[in-house]
Amino acid sequence: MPVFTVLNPATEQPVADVEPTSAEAADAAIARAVGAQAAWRNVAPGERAALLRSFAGVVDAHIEELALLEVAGSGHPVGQARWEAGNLRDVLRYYSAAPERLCGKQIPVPGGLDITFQEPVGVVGLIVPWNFPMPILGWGLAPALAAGNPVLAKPAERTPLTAIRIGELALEAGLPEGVFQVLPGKGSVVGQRLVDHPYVRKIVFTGSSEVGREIMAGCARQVKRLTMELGGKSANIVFADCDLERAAATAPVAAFDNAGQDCCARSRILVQRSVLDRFLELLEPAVKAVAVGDPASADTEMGPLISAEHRARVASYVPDGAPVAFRGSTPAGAGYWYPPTVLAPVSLDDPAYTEEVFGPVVAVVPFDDEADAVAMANDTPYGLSGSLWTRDVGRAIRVARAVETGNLSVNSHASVRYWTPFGGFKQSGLGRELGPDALDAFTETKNVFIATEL
Ligand code: TAP
Repeated sequence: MPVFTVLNPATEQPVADVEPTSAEAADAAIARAVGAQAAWRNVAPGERAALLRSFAGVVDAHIEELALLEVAGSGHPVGQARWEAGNLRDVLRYYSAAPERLCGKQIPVPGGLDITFQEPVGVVGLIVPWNFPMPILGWGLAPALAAGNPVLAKPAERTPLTAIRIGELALEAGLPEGVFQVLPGKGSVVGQRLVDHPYVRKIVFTGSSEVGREIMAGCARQVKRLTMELGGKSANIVFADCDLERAAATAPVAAFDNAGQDCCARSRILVQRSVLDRFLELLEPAVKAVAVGDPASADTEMGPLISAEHRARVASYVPDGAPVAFRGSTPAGAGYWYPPTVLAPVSLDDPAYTEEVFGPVVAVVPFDDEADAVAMANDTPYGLSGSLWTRDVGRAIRVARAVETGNLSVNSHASVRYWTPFGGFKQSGLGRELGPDALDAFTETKNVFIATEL
């Protein structure tokens, strides 16, 4: 199979050649994972916890190396890339406490007693997108391992470098061979094999809703367990009574974080009509101040897009004559740059308002009242994330309950916290990751009745 050349999105220069995994090699890896399964599930909980802590410790010792790999291979600003490597470490640490909490129940029943066990689900296939290679790997990997499952991770074809290194670090930390393997390569080959192979018992997929639908159909054939984290088109709802300065100051990071290649991007800003002009006045300098440039520089806030094809796709949402209210700047020369761009006024059927752009483009539209804001926020097939800004506590709770989305922040642009469940409503996904209950998705409940009467 021809090697895949990873390009630096900021320079368009080659970074590394990666050998893609063939379908046969994927089958061999699945066989190794099956072989490792019994020993891994039988590792005593305290020892499995110690191995996960050791893994977190080795990641911690390599934060800078992992961050620089992500800068080169994905174009992420170095400060962000350090946070991403740190997030993997923190999530491993968080779930290192979980093996010892996998307790079943004892249920009184007539004629005996019933006890339940949380059994590992089996080999887990983890399919990761290119936008956050390290965190998204960690959100599936850590709870799956903690629950006693071997994991096969398929990173996105374009961004395999950190995952490959993390696989090596796992062995350095003492994880047994076969318990965590990384299979770089194409979705249509390796990803598909994980979906189709009967010995892979669970798929954790993060990516587009389009591919998610195909994976769901593939898993249905074997009633294979599946968690899916898909696309988003989240709303940032700004009520007139809020701290408008703060809402405007944080709107750029909420929309342009990771150059907008973020499933949680608040790429629709809904602003109460009475404060729309003032909000745009405040937003303009904040957008123009976003530092777009060399990802290796500590001052950079936004890097390039992932590829030339993706930049062309993003640009198609801003054709000639599009209502660009204002935009930031980009460096000249090589690199897949696209400026932070604010569209206003935008019609409600403009694809930039209705579709996931997955780039630094945000549409600002007015609303009149609370009912209007909720209806507009919900007028999308997606339901992943979002924010709302108000000083009225009652309204904050009412609107938070009414917006059909899995994760919502009030007076904040924050999206994912590993202590809390994360996932989508509607076509944004199926199931939840993270939080204290994440191991439920990686275990099966076994119910055993013990007769006590002769
Ligand atoms: P996809 O094109 O869907 O790819 C995601 C992963 O699936 C990649 O590893 C891809 O491999 C693989 N894949 C492709 N076809 C496959 C198949 N037939 N069988 C199995 N695997 C297959 O998404 P993307 O462009 O990488 O990521 C962007 C999308 O992900 C956006 O919609 C974004 O919103 C979503 N996303 C969601 C979240 C959460 S948490 N909800 C987080 C991040 C991103 P290749 O690399 O070879 O294509």
